[in-house]
Amino acid sequence: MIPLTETEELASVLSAEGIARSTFAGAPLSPDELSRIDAYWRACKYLALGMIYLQGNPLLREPLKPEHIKSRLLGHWGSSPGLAFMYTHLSRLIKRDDLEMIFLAGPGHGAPGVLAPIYLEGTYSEVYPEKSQDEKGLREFFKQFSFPGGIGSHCTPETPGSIHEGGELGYVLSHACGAAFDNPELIVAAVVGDGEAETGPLATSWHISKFLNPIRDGAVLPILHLNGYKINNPTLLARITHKELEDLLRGYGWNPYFVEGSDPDSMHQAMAATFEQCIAEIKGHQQECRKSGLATRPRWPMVVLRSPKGWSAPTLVDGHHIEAFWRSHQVPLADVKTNPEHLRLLETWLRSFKPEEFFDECGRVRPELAAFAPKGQRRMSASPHANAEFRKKLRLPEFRDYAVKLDRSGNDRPGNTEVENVPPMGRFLRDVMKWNMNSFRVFAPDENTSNKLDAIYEVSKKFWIAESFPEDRDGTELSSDGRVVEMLSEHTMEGMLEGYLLTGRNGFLSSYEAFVHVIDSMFNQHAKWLSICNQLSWRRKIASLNLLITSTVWRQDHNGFTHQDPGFLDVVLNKSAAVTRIYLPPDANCLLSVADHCLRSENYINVIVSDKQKHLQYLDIDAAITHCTKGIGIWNWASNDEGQEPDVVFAAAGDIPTQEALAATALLRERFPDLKSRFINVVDLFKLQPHSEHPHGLTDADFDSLFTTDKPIIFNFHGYPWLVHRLAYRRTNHQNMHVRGYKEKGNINTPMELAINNQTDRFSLAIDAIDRVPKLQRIGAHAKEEFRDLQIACRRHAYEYGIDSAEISGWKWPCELK
Ligand SMILES: Cc1ncc(C[n+]2csc(CCOP(=O)(O)OP(=O)(O)O)c2C)c(N)n1
Ligand SMILES: [Mg+2]
Repeated sequence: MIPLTETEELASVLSAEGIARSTFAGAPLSPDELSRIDAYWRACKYLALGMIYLQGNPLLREPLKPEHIKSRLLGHWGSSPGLAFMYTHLSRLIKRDDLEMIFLAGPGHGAPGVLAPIYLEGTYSEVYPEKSQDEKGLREFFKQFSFPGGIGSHCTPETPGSIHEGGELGYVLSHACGAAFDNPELIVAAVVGDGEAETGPLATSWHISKFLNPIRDGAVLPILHLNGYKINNPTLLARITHKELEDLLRGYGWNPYFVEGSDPDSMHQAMAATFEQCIAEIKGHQQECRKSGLATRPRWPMVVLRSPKGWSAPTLVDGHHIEAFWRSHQVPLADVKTNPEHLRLLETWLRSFKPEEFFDECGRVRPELAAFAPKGQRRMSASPHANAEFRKKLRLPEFRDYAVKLDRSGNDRPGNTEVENVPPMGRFLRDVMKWNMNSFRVFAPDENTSNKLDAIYEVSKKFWIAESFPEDRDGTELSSDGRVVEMLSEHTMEGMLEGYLLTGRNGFLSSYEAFVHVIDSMFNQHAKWLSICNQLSWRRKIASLNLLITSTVWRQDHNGFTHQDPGFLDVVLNKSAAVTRIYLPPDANCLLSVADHCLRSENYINVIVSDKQKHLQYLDIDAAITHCTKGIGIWNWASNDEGQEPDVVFAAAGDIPTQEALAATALLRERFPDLKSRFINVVDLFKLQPHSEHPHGLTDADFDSLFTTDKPIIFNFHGYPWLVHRLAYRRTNHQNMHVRGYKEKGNINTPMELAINNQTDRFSLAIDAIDRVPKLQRIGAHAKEEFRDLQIACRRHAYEYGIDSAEISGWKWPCELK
């Protein structure tokens, strides 16, 4: 091993080949240990290659024939040997030091390199007995990989020990950090692909170094897998100077240790020495802080493993570079079934690992090899953390105690009192935090205060371990033992929350509505993960991911167009009904009831939409609970059709749309006292979908009785209007359903002007009703004129004074109507 020197800035320094070069020198492995660790790694590589290619002859007892090869070759070799190399070395240390570790493969497409040691350490056969540790089981294990009816080609939920699929790249560090929170003994090894490191989410997540508390949290050990290539390109980090890379990582707060080369023996020694050093540093930092009781920010260690992509693949095939080149990313020899020469090459490659050394005649793992792996729950694939086995269920305070009190005797009748909707839930969350100080966290991209959840800081501040200024004491709410996590990266917040939940804890994330789109894709991936978990009996249930979407489209007066986008709900609707829930509580008490329900639920993603500003309150807490339990219902006090057929059905989903729809009802009933109108409020959006499509969906009989089979429905919706049609298109009365919602007509507006522009205002809704109710069509012309005049007056007022008139903004439900 040649330790690096300051002056080495030559091209050869960037080479992934040759004798190991490492920042930390050392050769801790005895010859015997070295040969055992290499055998284990070779066994892993054999298994990985077998998974990609073989459906028969798993022990190579006979010469390899085309029929032993899968007809469709899928999977990724490129990352696999490096992943197996790290897994093997970590296993050695776990055993040596009795460590609690889990392994997250950022490049989860290298799953063969992870599944291989999982099989060797026995967990795979324990979870899937038919994939036994014998010839038959091995054949099954090989065949099922990336095969119809089998398992996916990434570290999917079926992978024991995985909490990170690594299908969509970018989230490994934030997941790892979430897993390490409040798990003081846990070390999370997180492999970052060098291609993955180019993604936005990964790039920003190096900052997790400022969110780990050495006293109460575990550690993350990032390993940058600098194998030089992505799918078809070199990676940027592999082609900048050594110093530049080191400076970058140091700049993010890490202490990088390089291990570089391809020569197995020296690489084993370098890797073993480096991991030992990293663990010693991690434990040292933790012990120091735990002893002093002072949480300071250490420069955490990390590893840069520069090794060849496709390590140990044939160097050149048909004149093309394979090993240490992008061509090894997926299946390096793709035509082995039809090309006898390549089949021989594959056989030679497989035999080069010497499978007879690690499997006996029956295909059992030889005891000396099996003995290398950690035992029981110390195996990373059997870690209880990775299957939420230490699940900490929430203790919840009584949410009714946080209710907005409505005195029904005075002016507090429905729709007469204004309260900010979010703060009561903020106080509830504050006490949830108080009652669950080690297992509940609140995440936000710098928005808890803005989103009016700041009550939470009364019990726990924002964790801050970077530098501080004296003036930070003036309301910045920072503390080195805070449990609230804020960083202006929706990706990092979502990733941390996912990691926290997947390891058995509980949390809550709030985001501005328009920018929750930043994590559309992460939502998708988590929903997919949960969907698969639902089919795996051995996967423990986890707490639902609770997402509050606030600062909504309808109250972005000063932020304008960029902040108006309710389209996240459209994204949510694409995902499996088994794991998605959308709630639009109309007022503060409904929000409390929904929040309590969501915090108790398991294995869902609950999306709650609630604006944070002052809004009319409709339901006392008992009525709110009843309404939210049903998820949809007629508001009797706002309807006058009882005992008769309505002429029109008004429906609303969302706090502000509800208010405008109520105001429209009032306008019409005041002008047409004979009009029979019904008012429906929807909290649980999936009630609209047929029962056969979503477990929350109303039966057709219930839907028809609420919405009638032939009367006009004026539906005022929080989001883009077509979403309601998507949900309800099969309903009997869908043709009479007229939906208003956000139509991308925004700017710096007053609330009323914005509503008018999108036709969700009371006047537009009332006009819609006149146009659709036959008896109003004949007599409604004067009212329509009046409403149009009022719209013009509202617009004029907004342009002149910059606000809505008191008459509009102070509108209340006219009690005399009921
Ligand atoms: C966000 C995202 N973009 C694109 C892809 C497609 N993709 C799969 S593997 C890969 C290259 C990954 O390279 P790297 O992270 O270096 O992994 P490795 O070299 O270890 O295979 C890409 C671009 C993806 N999976 N996720
Ligand atoms: Mg790479």
